[in-house]
Amino acid sequence: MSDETKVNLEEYGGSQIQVLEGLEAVRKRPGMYIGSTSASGLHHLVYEIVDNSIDEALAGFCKHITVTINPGNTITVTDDGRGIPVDIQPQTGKPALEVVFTVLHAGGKFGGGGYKVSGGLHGVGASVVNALSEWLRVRVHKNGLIHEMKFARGAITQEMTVVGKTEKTGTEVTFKPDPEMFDTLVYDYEILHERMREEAFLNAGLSITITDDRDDEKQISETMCYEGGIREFAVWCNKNKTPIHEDVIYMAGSKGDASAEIAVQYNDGYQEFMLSFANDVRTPEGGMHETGFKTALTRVLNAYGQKNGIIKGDDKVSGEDCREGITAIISVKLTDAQFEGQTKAKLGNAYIRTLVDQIVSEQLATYFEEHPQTAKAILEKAMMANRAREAARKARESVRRKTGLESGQMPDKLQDCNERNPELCEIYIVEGDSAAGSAIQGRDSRFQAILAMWGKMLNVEKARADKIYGNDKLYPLIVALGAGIGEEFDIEKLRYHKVIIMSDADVDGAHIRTLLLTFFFRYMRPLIEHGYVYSAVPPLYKLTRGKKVMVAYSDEQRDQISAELRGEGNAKVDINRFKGLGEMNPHELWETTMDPETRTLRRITLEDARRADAIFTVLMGEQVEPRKEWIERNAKYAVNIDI
Ligand code: TSJ
Repeated sequence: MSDETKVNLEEYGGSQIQVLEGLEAVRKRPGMYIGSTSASGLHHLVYEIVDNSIDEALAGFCKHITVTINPGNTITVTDDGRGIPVDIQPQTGKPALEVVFTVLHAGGKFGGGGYKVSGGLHGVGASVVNALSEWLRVRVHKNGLIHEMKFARGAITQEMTVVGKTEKTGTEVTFKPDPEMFDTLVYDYEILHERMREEAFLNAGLSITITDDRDDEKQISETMCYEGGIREFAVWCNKNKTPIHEDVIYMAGSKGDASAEIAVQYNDGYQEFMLSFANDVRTPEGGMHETGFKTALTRVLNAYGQKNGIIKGDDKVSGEDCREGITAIISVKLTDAQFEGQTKAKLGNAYIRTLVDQIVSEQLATYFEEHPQTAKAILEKAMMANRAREAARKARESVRRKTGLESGQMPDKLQDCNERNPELCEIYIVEGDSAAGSAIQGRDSRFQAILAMWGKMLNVEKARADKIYGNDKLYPLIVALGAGIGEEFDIEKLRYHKVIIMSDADVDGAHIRTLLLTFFFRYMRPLIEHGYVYSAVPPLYKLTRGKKVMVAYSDEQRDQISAELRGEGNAKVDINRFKGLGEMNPHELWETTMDPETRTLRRITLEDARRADAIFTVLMGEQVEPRKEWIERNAKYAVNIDI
């Protein structure tokens, strides 16, 4: 047993009382341990368990992991590893298995030697999942026997018991998230599927099966195993695009306990698509690994171009030029990952920048020497980007002069507010005439501005910056926000610190939200990174009993309020579904959706925006098959599309 584990055990003590106090802390403040108690936290429980199996795979003992959503939204995770140790610990007199599930932080670091790398956003492990489960059952196949143990809300309900014989080894955990702890209990197959696919890509050769067993008529199941690891990840990301070179450029190296691998393939589009990970956890805000990659990429491309006479004289291509149309996967593993930033989504370890920079500098230069055709294609693309950027800048200046952007003149579609301090100002982006009309009348014009948008927006998938500026749907939005777009975007000039998308709670509303988020993600990303973008949350139902009127924001709330209104006398309650924002009168809209005292706003995360961007690519891209596939796959959820 490692020293670290000993320290943990002494700290938390052996007594069951202290154990329960530890897990009680988790139940008191679940958000501290799993981020939130919404859908995101619910799914996080699965990742926490799976991380243990992935650690076993990284240690070289596990080949196959299964994740199953069972009827009733319980989850089963299995692996074919060595099985969690079941022997009695001398210090505690308890089976190691019990300690894993009852002592905070004992999870992956437990056992002989421990693992070098521990994944997981918070690295909290099995005991947290146990504390937040109405019940949990674990079965360990080890030493020819099946050992079983059961818990309820973290407390033992069945001590470790041998329940049978076995020939294999491995661990199986089934749990039911506690309704007392979570706002929602329904698992989303697509979210788990996406995450498991990512884990399979990031751990080459590991096989993961995900199954949805909830529908007794139709079982959904997929097994993912990628011998090529992140090389195949890059190809997969480009599947709806046209690559400009066939082979994926793959680079890898390590120093001490830290390692890094990078896969790159350019396509003929204009977007930059970088996905970075630290210990298999996404880092949407980037960090040192991304910085190291970007600097080295720009340096190698310029050096190669100048050396081979492709870039003339003192000319240079910029970092952004070098990343137009790039798909890059960066995965680093390290023992002391420091996550920084507002959402802990940025890697802070500076030595990783040096490591990645070194790997890319050496290996990319070598690759280019050996593959001059690929090097030429990439460089020519970067130089094209450079010229286009120059042309775009000129186009922008001419648009500015023509439309008085410089003079600060605001678009007709904007009803501005009186306040001028951006920190206090809000802008509602509203789709449709009637909804915008209600919003204009209902708002508090001291600090709330309304921008009306309608009609189909430009297909930003294929458009460059110069076209975006000329677009009559997006142009008023750009002018109203006041901060420009792309590399010229200047957050200091932003006129509102709350940018609120207010759209209907239906498919069309989701569509316009997808378009706007994609636009923000691609051209005003700092807006999202600063947490300035929100989604308004309009009510779904109106309930009336006599003169008393109430609204509900979800089906559960509708049923609850309806029961309250009906009361003992079983009075008649009218329930109407709001078909759209336009149906509400100005006062209703203010009370339910716009009044800061009573409204709900959902902050849009970078992950939300990235997801919108991915959906958008499929919906708007050139290729018809993936689009058809996506619509078919999501048809049954269409009403709930929410991003
Ligand atoms: F912890 C847990 F419940 F979340 C969990 C752990 C859940 C699942 C599905 C799997 C696992 C798990 C743990 N799979 N494999 C392991 N391996 C160990 O815990 C283990 C086995 C042997 C040794 C050893 O030194 O012999 C050490 C460890 C840590």
